[in-house]
Amino acid sequence: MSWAVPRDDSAGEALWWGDRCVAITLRRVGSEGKPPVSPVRRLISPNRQPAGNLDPRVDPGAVRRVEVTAGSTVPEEAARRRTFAIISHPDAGKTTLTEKFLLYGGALAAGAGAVKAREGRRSATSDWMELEQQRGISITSTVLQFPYRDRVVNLLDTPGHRDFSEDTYRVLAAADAAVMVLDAAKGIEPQTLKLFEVCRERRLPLLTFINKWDRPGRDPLALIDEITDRIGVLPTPVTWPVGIAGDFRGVVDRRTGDYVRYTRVTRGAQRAPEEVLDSGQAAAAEGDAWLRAGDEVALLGEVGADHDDELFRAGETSPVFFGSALTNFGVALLLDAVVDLAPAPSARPDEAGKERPLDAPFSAFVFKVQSNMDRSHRDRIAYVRVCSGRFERGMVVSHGRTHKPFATKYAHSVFGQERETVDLAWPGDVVGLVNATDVRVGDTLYADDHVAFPEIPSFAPEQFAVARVRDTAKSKQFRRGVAQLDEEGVVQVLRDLDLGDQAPVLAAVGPMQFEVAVHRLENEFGAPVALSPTAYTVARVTDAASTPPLRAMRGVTVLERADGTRLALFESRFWLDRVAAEQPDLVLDALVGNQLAG
Ligand SMILES: Nc1nc2c(ncn2[C@@H]2O[C@H](COP(=O)(O)OP(=O)(O)OP(=O)(O)O)[C@@H](O)[C@H]2O)c(=O)[nH]1
Ligand SMILES: [Mg+2]
Repeated sequence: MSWAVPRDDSAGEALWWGDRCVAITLRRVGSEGKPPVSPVRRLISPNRQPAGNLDPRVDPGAVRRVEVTAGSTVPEEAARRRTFAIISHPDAGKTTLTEKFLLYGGALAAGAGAVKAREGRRSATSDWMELEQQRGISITSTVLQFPYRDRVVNLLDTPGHRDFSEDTYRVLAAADAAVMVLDAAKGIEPQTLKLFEVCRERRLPLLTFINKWDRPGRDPLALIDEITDRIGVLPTPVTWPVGIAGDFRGVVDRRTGDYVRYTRVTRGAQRAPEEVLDSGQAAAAEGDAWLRAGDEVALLGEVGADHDDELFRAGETSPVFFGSALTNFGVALLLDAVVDLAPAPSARPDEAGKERPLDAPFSAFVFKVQSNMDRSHRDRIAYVRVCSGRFERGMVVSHGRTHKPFATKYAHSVFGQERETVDLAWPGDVVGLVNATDVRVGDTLYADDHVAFPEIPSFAPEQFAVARVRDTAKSKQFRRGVAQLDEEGVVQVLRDLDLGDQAPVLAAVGPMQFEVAVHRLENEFGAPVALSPTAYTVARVTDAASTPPLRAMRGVTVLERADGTRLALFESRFWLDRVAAEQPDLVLDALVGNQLAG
């Protein structure tokens, strides 16, 4: 049983007051072929209602359902949204922080979904994939939506590993801000630097969370200096730690001068009890640690490291928070700050750089495709980020690439692996469209006025391996699986111009992508495969005219992607440079988007 929102307003099934939707009529849809049961009018309640119990791990009080306030307009609903990604070098604590945001947001029951401890681990909500749970790392990004205060949070947890950076890159296209997590003992790590570059390029405002303060780590002022020196963004600490890394007592909130003292709870399963003390009480309670924090805070004031909204939004400064996601210290202050400081969705530029206003007709773009999230359904979900207008489930929209109409009958809000039918969505929201067969990453969907948002570039692969099915009886499953992984962008799939589908070449930025592909082909598609590495290391985009001379050369091959793009593969950069110098007429264009991985 599911609910369908009638898409024809004129039939009186959605009730409008001016441009405000005040009620919608829901039709119960029976199983396939059966006539619809009688319609029910549901007034859109201004009061949030707790969600039904979706999961045995969720306590009945957990609130995930995002209610639409009666009388909402597009700009009003957009202003309530905060859509941000959590990014960092591997292992800094993104997934742990994500879980704690859910805990503090009331979307996860206390103790549920605790992030993997390497042994005896329970599964994290955002690391739902089997391989993620086995390895204890994030492999694919996860979308989680939940209401918080009077806002709606769309949170995107990303994988830190370099080999999965293309996935992170795509997700950043859907975010309006990012939270960068640093490990207090490690500071800025190589992948952190690359991610900062992408945020800068996308002009994403950035908040910084210095995590793991419960463990021995670096001096806080040294960490602040490092951010300034290495990434050129001015850190503006909003909270400051009391107690050195490894002896974490609490934080000073620089905005109020208050001291927030924490008490540890076992494994961080519950919210950390907080006590707010004024400076006199803090001095009495913490002695030298308080005095030291006071000196450091005074120094920050002198150098003018204060939050400035305009500079933050321009990406020139980054508010900094200290904490420990594991013990929940500092998490609530950070979540409040994200909701208060991060910008709401704004008009998004199209391909030509022209901004599509928020209240223009519906438009969205696809930033991620994922199949088999729910093994029993074996479906494929396209994640779209709404850019303008109001999305109503059931509406028929246009698919920019194919120009075909696209019916949005099965639309879900997403919460990790779980989903729930969503009837309405607004700019900033992420909607999962089920079985959107033709829809690919980068595609635009729109209603009425045509729009195309910029494509999301694919990375230049650097490793290439030939895949063969081990059991020829499974060839069909193999072909289906390979095509699916290609659409998801788990690996790029290249085909030999003569051999076709028999022995596709899998192309990746790094070897872990191959491991994921092999694991998923065997476990999800029932097609065990053998991979043989090739000697190619560099790819360039070429065309049909350049193909014959290139194929005739030693150390070069030309393969084709599913979208018809031809890639010339070379065994070495030296060889590529030589060919390019000797035969300047050959088309050998660099692939974009690999600065994050390079
Ligand atoms: N001591 C301590 N450990 C933490 C803290 N936050 C996370 N960890 C641990 O650090 C490890 C990595 O945490 P994750 O949350 O999986 O890190 P991640 O950034 O999501 O990692 P990837 O997604 O694989 O890049 C886990 O063992 C966590 O328990 C913290 O505040 N203190
Ligand atoms: Mg993770």
